[in-house]
Amino acid sequence: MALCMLNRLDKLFILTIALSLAGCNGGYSILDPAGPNANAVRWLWWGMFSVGSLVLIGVCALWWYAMRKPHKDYSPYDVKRITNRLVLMGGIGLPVVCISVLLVFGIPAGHNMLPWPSERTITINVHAKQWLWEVSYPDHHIQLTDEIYLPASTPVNIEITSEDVIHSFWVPRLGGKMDAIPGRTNVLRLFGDKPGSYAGQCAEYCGLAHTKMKFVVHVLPENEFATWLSQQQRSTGEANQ
Ligand SMILES: [Cu+2]
Repeated sequence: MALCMLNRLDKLFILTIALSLAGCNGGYSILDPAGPNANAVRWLWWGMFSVGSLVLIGVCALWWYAMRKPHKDYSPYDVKRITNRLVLMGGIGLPVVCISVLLVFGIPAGHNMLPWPSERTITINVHAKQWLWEVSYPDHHIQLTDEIYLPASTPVNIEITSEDVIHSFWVPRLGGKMDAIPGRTNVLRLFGDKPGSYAGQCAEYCGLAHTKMKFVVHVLPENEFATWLSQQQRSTGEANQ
């Protein structure tokens, strides 16, 4: 009944808000982080969204003001003065402010995702190829495909390589993206503090089956991860006998 009383514009507005909020959750949402690195990305996103919205509102307000302003004949001197002011403020001042704010928040967020020395760090090798992810634990002789197991609350260095073309390793709820480049090893720091399973996806178009190049990251409580490691090592040992 209440919905019937709304006009078309109101319904469209409610639908837009509902769809926007629906996009905030789910397996690939950077707005639903499960670790500190992804959390930094989330705040960076909100910061960029807020500044972008302010700029959009400012530009629309200027446009609205210009449309409604009564017509006035300006002297050539005034035209030049106003044009110069717009170029200086809108073309130089505004981009410098926006880029500076972005760097102030973006550099620390990116820095958190770089590997740093830590006694508790675990290293996992991830090798991308059309169209799957080969995962290996170099210290434990474990190999997997399209799934990764991590201990919770422990920094993990993912060493990323590629067999063929450029791919991109991305687990939106755990951290940022990192390219997988043939002939090169890139390292991404992942840190999950909530146990669970998180969706990952190749984020660089890499051929016909690119969209199917998915994987899952399982973050286990530390004791369960230790149990999983020993089980895997045992079954690898049995298979080699
Ligand atoms: Cu790919």
